[in-house]
Amino acid sequence: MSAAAAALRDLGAPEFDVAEVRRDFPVLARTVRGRPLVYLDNAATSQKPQAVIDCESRYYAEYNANIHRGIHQLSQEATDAFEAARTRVQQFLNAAQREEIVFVRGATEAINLVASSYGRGLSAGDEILITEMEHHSNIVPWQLLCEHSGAVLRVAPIDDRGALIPEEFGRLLGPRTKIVALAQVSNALGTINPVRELIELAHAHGAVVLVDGAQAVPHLAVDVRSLDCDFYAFSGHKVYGPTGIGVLYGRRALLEAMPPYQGGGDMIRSVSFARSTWNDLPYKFEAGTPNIAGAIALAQAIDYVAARGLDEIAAHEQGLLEYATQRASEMPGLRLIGTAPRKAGVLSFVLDGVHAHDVGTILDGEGVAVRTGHHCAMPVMDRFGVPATVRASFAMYNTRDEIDALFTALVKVRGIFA
Ligand code: 7TS
Repeated sequence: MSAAAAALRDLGAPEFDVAEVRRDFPVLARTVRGRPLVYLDNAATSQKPQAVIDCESRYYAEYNANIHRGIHQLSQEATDAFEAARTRVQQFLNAAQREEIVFVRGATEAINLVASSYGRGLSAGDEILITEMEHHSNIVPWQLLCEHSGAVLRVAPIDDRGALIPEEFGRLLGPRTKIVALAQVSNALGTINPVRELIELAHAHGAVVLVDGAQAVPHLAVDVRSLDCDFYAFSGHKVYGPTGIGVLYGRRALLEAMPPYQGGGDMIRSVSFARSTWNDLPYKFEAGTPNIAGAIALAQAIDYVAARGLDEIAAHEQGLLEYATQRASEMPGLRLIGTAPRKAGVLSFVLDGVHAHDVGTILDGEGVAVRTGHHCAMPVMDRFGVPATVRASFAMYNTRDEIDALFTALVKVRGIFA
């Protein structure tokens, strides 16, 4: 919590008004299987406030047009809104320049872009360091790069709590480490990594660092300049924005030096059969018609989050996590997977003698939406010796009552499998 948020709390300022927040999210009013929806699958995707839904639909109703190419009024309006969205993202991440913000499909595409384009500079024997807690989208693109470049993938291990072991991470850095790619927040465990310190360490070895911020931006204030990362990736849909839009932040000098990722319209300056040349940043990396409505609505989602205050959101979610962790510790036969000292609002667990999928199915019958499975982090499941976990993940609109509903439903699961 920031000093300002703590001071507000000490002054007895009103608590984060979760009831008011909930009214902004129309889907939260619906029922599932005759029960009020308890949506605890926010790490997969968050729900959308009415302002974001309206923003996307306004684009199609009032000024739908392709961007950067029309002389007509609608195209100019769409271009202005799309480019204003880029500036909004730049402010949100505190990037130095708007040219450093590339719109992509999501975190997955952002990481693939860096692996494909920056990765072209790697040669056999170079090393890429990731961690044991990565999502598949921060593993597989590097494996593909290793396959065709001859680079070697190294993996920094985690401890039994699901925290990275900094000494091991440091030991794996060397003169051949060219890229370090790691999550700021783990989707399967909730662990918050000390990325600023790890980036400093990696830079001391001359590596560039990509931070996968997919699970961080909805829960923590992010400042790419203060982190001093080289690349930062996130998805709009996890931060109350639309699917199919995401962001790659890249340091300008690196982006300038990198070859294009995809070829097509908009990314060129000139094309002839003999030779084509590339557009300026960021357009060099934005081939084809982008998700225009998505980018504009993502900026609206960022406005929504900013108005609620990331520090206030984080404090509210930490309260939920503490409460849920307490409830979990009182439940016999429940084993938490992920107990690192610094965590975001993710509660991953297994129940003795019950498969995670059965737990998820019974919870669904009670209106409680969680994710079960490997969460696209199979190596994390291997590390903890489980095939799958049940994962409840929290957002700004969740309440203690909903956590109570989760545990009431878990008691029912226990009863069925007793
Ligand atoms: N990185 C992390 C840490 C993630 O949690 C995810 C998605 C991604 C990258 C990929 O994001 P995408 O938007 O490009 O798909 N994580 C999850 C999850 O935990 N459940 O569903 C998707």
